[in-house]
Amino acid sequence: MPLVTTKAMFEKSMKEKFAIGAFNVNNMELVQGIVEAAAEQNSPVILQASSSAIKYAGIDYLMAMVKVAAEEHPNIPIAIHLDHGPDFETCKMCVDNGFTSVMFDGSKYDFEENVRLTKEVVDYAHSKGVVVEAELGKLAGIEDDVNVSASDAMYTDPSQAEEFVKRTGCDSLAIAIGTSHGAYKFKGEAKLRFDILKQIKERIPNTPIVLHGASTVIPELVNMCNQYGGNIPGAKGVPDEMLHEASISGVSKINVDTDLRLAMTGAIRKVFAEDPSAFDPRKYLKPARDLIKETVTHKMRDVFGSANKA
Ligand code: TD3
Ligand code: ZN
Repeated sequence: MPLVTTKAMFEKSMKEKFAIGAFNVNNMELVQGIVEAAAEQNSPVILQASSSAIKYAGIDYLMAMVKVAAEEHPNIPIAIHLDHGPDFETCKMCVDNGFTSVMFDGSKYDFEENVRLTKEVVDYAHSKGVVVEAELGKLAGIEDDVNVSASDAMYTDPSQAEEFVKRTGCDSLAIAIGTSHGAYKFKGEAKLRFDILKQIKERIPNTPIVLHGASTVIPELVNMCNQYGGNIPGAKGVPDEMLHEASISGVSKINVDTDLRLAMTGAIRKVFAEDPSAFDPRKYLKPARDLIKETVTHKMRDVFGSANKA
């Protein structure tokens, strides 16, 4: 199957109440580990790259790898998506280079500016058959939870979400309900505002919802990093049960980067700790690729419910 947009997979996800994993890639082992898991699970999958990942790998290398992945796995839908596009030019570059989906992240602008800039990207992308994810609301940082009214102001406002989607024509919407990027999402108990998600779904039932900052920060992977010489104390993510609830409550796309970084790092650290004489890259990159595959398999099969939904 050639690379596809997210349109059909999102429609199925909303109808059948499951979420599709969107996994960040910047090298061959990540691409291979993720698509092998998706193919085995017969799951749709979104590969995504940020602008810094594109700079790291080079857009031609990245697209070439992703195209080979799609050719090798013709039975599952694979989309290639720009994560957190910062401006029109970056979004345009990705559209022009064969990305099937782009995110324009205007969440740092005020509402009107976010609408205006998002609409520009939507108009261009749609003219080329590419879909657009937009963002409204600000992802929380752990320090933002101190003051309830201040953190309340950062969550996505459901009535604004309705107006935003109407005015921009965006295809999917990333919302803020308490998640945040990275390995330190919560100080105490993990808490997501499912009440806000519900209100948003009531206002825009046909718009696929996206959850950023949604890694579990899998304790076994954190322990693996720490056991073999790492130093990542007190890391905490979104528990699998909450991600499962999100998946059956109208969230169509769940972004995962931190868990992949932990898997890759943990596996490599383990090889080096157990065999200081290792210096063949295949000796540490194969276990890393295997653990990426295992991690993605777990999410598709046990958490997001996307297995057998290709
Ligand atoms: O957009 N992304 C990936 C890039 C963020 C840097 O980690 C996400 O929403 C993934 O968030 P998470 O929870 O994996 O950090
Ligand atoms: Zn994100």
